[in-house]
Amino acid sequence: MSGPSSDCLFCRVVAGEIAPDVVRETDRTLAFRDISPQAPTHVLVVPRDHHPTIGALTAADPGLAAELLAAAQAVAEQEGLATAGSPEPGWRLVVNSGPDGGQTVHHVHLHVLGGRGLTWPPG
Ligand code: D5M
Repeated sequence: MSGPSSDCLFCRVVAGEIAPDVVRETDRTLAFRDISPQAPTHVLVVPRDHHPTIGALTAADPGLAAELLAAAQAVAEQEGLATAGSPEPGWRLVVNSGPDGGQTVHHVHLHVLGGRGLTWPPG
């Protein structure tokens, strides 16, 4: 499924019905600040098309999955968390998938987190 879904929160963000704090955009992706940041930098990267999970996206449009990953790297560089030649100071990419994964919004999104030392393992 890739058409917009009226009951999908991030489809409404992509459509401009809910105004996001945009940090980067391309014709197929949108990156905006998380409304409930878990680190000094917490940006969500979403495809403009609706795909519910990372698995659904990868199966339906692997090229777009790769674009999403590249967009996350670009956001990390833009936010000063990494440079093209170095991962310093460092950052984390999180994709929650399904109930046990803690996914609450069912439009695939990549969390770009950084700006402090992040602990492991996650909760
Ligand atoms: O993460 C879903 C994330 O989406 C969670 O960190 C809050 C964030 N969120 C929810 N509504 C908004 C809006 N309107 N703008 C920005 N961020 C938002 P999950 O991986 O599904 O648990």
